[in-house]
Amino acid sequence: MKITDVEVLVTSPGRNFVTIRIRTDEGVYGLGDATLNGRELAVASYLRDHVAPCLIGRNPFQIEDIWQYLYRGAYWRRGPVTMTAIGAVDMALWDIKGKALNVPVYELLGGACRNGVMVYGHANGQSVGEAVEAVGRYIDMGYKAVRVQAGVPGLKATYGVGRGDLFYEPAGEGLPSEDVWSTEKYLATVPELFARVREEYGRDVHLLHDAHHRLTPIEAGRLGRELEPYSLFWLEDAVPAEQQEAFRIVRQHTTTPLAVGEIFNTIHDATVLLRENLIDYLRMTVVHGGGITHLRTAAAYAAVHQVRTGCHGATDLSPVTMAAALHFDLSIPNFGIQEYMRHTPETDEVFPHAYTFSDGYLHPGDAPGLGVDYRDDLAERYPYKRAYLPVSRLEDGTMFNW
Ligand code: EZ4
Ligand code: CO
Repeated sequence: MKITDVEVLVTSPGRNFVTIRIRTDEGVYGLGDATLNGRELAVASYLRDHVAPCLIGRNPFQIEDIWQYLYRGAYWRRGPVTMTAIGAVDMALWDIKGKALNVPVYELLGGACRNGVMVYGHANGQSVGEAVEAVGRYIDMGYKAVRVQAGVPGLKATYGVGRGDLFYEPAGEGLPSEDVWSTEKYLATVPELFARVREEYGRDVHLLHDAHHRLTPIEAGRLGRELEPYSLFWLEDAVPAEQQEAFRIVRQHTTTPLAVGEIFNTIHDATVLLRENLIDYLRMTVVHGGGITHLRTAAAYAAVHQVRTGCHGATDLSPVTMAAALHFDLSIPNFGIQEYMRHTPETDEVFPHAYTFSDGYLHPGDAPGLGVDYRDDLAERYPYKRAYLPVSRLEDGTMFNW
């Protein structure tokens, strides 16, 4: 089998997605997600202008060799653009192999280790009361785990707090909006939020919270300690993720489990965290972490240190990534949990998929390959729209962490 064509497809059914479609001389094709929120066209160009020409004529079954060719063969290694592009190619090759051999990808990865993939949903509210109510709606839908975020009194907008119930989308059309952030105001509200949620729903549901890389190590230590009575499943992205050593301080001050890694691109971003047992969950995911091939390396390294996975799964990761993550989650021994933010109906129509949700668990389905398709006829209706995540400034105007 030979690769004959590599297409880079851009569509915006509610938000922007970049998809790679690799075609072969035997008619089988594979799909990969190449979406990098707010930098979509950089990855599209990397693939179209620099990667696609090198793939034509190669054997798509040589997944590992092609991964090594794209990673080791580039002088400029790593980084989100490069690794997202490699991740997209890798996903498409696993999809091709599964379809050609007529098996779902999880079978190629060693087979299922569990019956389904436990997911967590996003309960948001502008106020604590609204957030508490939203948690109830997720429990009613069958979720076993819920991430809870509430608006901060005195701040106009709070990142991570959407307005819609199921389809929250953090990127906004046009140029980046500028929000105001106050760590003091934020820290004053979070413990009360979780006290109220536990009071209302008891201790059976897993609760998660995302600090979005906004805290200093000592602030994160304090928040983790104040949340200990509410037994969180995890506190996510407590401090900026490039500061691996900062987690030593957070760890000294709290037993609240810690998760980080949705913006990591390779295992090299996490080696200190894992070796020193500074985290409990590694959030790297297929699209931004170099594909299924590299994520297996990362998960194996994590398993050695008793760290479990918790793959990123927000709306800016397309259904192709969601499917790839589910095949991966089902097949590894140290799976922890999977994030699941639902896509809009428009997105689901452009990317028909075999994965299904039932009683708090997702299953990738048993269609050959990844089990996702791409409807060109529908995708063409939604041209690319410039969009960015917001940026943040402190109350005095100082630029802060995005
Ligand atoms: O901010 O996916 O855990 N989920 C998150 C997401 C991320 C966006 C960034 O592109 O933090 O909402
Ligand atoms: Co996050």
